[in-house]
Amino acid sequence: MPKVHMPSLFLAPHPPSIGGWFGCVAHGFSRGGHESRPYSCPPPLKRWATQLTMIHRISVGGARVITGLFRYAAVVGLLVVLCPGGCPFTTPDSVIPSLDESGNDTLATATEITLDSEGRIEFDATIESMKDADIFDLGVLAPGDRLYIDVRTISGDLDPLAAVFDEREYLLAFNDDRTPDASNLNPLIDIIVHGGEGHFYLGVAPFPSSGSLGDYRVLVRVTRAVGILDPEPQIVYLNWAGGQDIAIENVGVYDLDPFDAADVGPYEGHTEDLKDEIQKVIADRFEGFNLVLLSSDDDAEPSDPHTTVHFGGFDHSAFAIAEQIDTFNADQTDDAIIFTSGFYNAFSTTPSLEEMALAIGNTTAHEIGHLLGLVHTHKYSSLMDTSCGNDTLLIEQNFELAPLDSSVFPLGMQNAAELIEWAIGLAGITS
Ligand SMILES: [Ca+2]
Ligand SMILES: [Ca+2]
Ligand SMILES: [Ca+2]
Ligand SMILES: [Ca+2]
Ligand SMILES: [Zn+2]
Repeated sequence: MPKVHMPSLFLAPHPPSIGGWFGCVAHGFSRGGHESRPYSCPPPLKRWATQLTMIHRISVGGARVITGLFRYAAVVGLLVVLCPGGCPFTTPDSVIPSLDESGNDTLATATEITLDSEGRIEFDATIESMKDADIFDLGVLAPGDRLYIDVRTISGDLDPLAAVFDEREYLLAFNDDRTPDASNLNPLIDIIVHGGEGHFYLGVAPFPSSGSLGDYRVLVRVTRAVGILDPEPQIVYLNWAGGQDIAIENVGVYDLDPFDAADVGPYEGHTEDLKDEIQKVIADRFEGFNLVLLSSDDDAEPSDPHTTVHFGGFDHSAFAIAEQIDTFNADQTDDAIIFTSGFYNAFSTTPSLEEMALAIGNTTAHEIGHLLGLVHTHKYSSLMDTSCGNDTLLIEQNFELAPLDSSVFPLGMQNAAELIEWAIGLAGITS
């Protein structure tokens, strides 16, 4: 999706023009963000709450998808030794025209594709309407196989997105645009297959609401048995201290004051209590996973690779922004910001300190979820939900199995806990 206008919904006069993160309208952030539509969601929410929302950016930097493979560099490097001619990176001699089939909009009706002896295929297909989704059966893949999928528009104004599903219809990987600055709207996926052996599927759809149509060309390369690396723990550093010229890639540069509870509501003098409660919520959401939570109040910024979540500031279009959707956590150094002043007067009631801690803690866990590879889902008890209003933040939410939000893909589910486990592992489990 190219640069996105600021949503006119922000003109809604009351309450303050604050983005509601989980809200029913996740609007495109600039720099290749994402846009979605209003949804109804249980329980019924005040109309304004469902309209004032917006989110963190969620587009993937394609460059990240590529460079993010550094974690796999060792195993992929082996291939170069084994294949001095670069065998995994050649393309088939010919392109199959119009492999697309009408009705291939579900996994059950997927178009079968047959890889050549070197695990490759290149074919053309068409997005013929905004309701078209094309699902291709990639055949049987096994954990440790490398799957490379390059989708390029070849006619029309199509802004395609690509997703990979396993046979449970669970999402493995998703990409909209390969570059975060929207200079290239074509998706690119390069992953190591996780999960069980079985059929895997490629889905291609137009970016929701883009109204874009056209032909596209797909190159698929499968390199068998590259191998899975063990998940690595992720360090997350919570920066409450603010700072000058804090640069968050793909997002912006910020000067932030130290976090003060008075900036988010009537909690003056309770800054330490609120921070403690927020940290408890975040820790609780990641309980059992190999995530190391550090705080600027207690810890120096670590020298090991880490994600920093900054707290502070205000953005009229978002509660929070994560730098990217980082499939399988290929990048251990991506950052996020929680615009804490945006929580002031953002709810239909005045939250208690504990409720405010839930709202900020849920939001933080959601953003860390993006930085571990998660996309938006549509289930209000799910942490990655984007379909409900601001007040949803005031309840407990967790990483769970949930349908993909239609701003992501028209079908499929996300098993958030499983994806996090694949990315960072379970706490206390070593191999
Ligand atoms: Ca089609
Ligand atoms: Ca189709
Ligand atoms: Ca795209
Ligand atoms: Ca990451
Ligand atoms: Zn989000």
